Amino acid sequence: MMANQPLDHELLASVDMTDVENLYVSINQKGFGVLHNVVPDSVLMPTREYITHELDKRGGQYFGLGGQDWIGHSPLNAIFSARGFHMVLDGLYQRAMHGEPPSQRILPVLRVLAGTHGLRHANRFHYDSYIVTALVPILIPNRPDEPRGHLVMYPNMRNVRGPAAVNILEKAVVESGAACRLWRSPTVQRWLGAKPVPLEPGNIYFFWGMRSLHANEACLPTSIRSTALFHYGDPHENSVFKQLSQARARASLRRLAK
Ligand SMILES: O=C(O)CCC(=O)C(=O)O
Ligand SMILES: [Fe+2]
Repeated sequence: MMANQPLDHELLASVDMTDVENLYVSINQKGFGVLHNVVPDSVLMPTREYITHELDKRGGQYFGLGGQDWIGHSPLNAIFSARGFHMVLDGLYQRAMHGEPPSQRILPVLRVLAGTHGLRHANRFHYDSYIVTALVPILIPNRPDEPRGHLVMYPNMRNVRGPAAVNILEKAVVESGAACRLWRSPTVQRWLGAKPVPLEPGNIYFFWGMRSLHANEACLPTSIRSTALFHYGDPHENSVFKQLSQARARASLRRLAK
């Protein structure tokens, strides 16, 4: 992929099926694949301005935006609505699952880790509820003497083509408090081959969010770490177990916000 494209020209206009194939191989082999230098400053700069403005209003503490409403007003819409971006997400899903996703919707999320509340969101190992996760780093701490808040993953830990109930139960066990203490232990990380993924703004990182247990490392409460996540393809969309799982995730977020 080439250097930053100007915005009058659609983002990811030049990705093709060869890029999708390369990403697919890389995700399977090392846990993640990268498109380099595809998010221009014309997207990053106004998003950063928006973030610092919002943080001022919120006392400098963590916030997250999810759902379909915020993205339309955001400069990140240039990624969300790019045909090339859809093509990559859908191409990866279809290769992995040998079929179409139940819905072609992309779920966009903006995460802004800052302040002491931001720290609570570090090292929360989880599986995503969607097959393909695209991560767009917006602001990554980069002073030489500070932790950068790497993404850490246990690549491709499980398979997800079995029954929904088994998958969702497994997710609940693996994300329990006791299990989470294990996942964040450096010894366990070494044994099981957990991988730190340093993030560079400008790139887009793809991985199997539903198969790879992952979290972000802590950064300083005085720094800002922001990522946009785009989730695609939930094969269990219509399962009743899914609703229970989502209720559990919401309750856990409410506890963190207290
Ligand atoms: O911000 C990150 O590095 C990862 C966030 C994540 O995994 C998620 O929101 O599902
Ligand atoms: Fe995630």
